Amino acid sequence: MSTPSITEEVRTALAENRPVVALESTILSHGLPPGRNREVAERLERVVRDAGAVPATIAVLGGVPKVGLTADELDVVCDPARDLVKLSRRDLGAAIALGRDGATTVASTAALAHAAGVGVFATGGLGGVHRGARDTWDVSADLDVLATTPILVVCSGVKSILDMGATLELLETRSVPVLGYRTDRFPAFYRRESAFGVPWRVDTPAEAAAVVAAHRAVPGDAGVLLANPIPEDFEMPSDLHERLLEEGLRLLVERDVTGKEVTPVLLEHFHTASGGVSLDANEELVVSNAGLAARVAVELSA
Ligand code: PSU
Ligand code: MN
Repeated sequence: MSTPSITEEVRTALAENRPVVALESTILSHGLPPGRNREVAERLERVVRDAGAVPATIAVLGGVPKVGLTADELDVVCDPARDLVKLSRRDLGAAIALGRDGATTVASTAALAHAAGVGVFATGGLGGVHRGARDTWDVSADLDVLATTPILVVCSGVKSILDMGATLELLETRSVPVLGYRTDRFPAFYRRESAFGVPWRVDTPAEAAAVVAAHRAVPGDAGVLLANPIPEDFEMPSDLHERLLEEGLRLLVERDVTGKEVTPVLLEHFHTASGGVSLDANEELVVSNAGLAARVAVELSA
């Protein structure tokens, strides 16, 4: 694809082989409420800088794919009145040709980051195989892109709203290595552990970077998933989590929600029904992932 528009700061960092961390915009426009999203955007960029890397938040604005956003552009992404389209990788061409504003998911952010030469990316939760996918065929394009894009994605596992077992099976089929960060269990977004184990464990950013470097040197174009559990203090109590999950899944059926609306509707339900507990959890986990991604990026460019 043609090279996206890259800010001067990010371009210089890449040219000098300094660490850069890509950040997505769907979590801001569709995953967090207005106001709070702007604070989180700011905090994510700050935590990346504090760890010695350059943040590159990615979105499509006025039909231009952008790697690295100015403060004004972050305002646009976080403004509900701008009504950004949720863009998966397949939507990029249409959004560019039609001059639209759009927020990028893990799939489209990873694709644009890689096209720009950015090798490390932090998000909250990776998209995956939805419950009931046997009937609906709802499998996030995030998995497909990760299978074909050599980038490191740091996340807190996948949301428990997904079929985690099926998601892990698909990652195995598509040859995407999954590393647990200081854990032997696959994390479940709001919860630190799921019923599933991880095939590999790393305990330091240097170890993670060494695996990524070695993985890049073996055949194949798959990315790497580094699964970082939510910080202990912000893990959601399991009874609250169970209740919200049941309610959320019921809500989808009642309102007949399908396709790309599923994830935003469920997140919104969690946020309103938990009295802010899930919002704090979501913010802290993504901030933690951005910090870890930056530390791994620093090791990778050392
Ligand atoms: N992680 C979060 N909040 C989010 C998402 C991830 O903490 O809103 C978004 C990501 O952009 C991810 C998307 O790519 O959810 C998955 O959507 P879908 O299941 O429709 O592919
Ligand atoms: Mn989907």
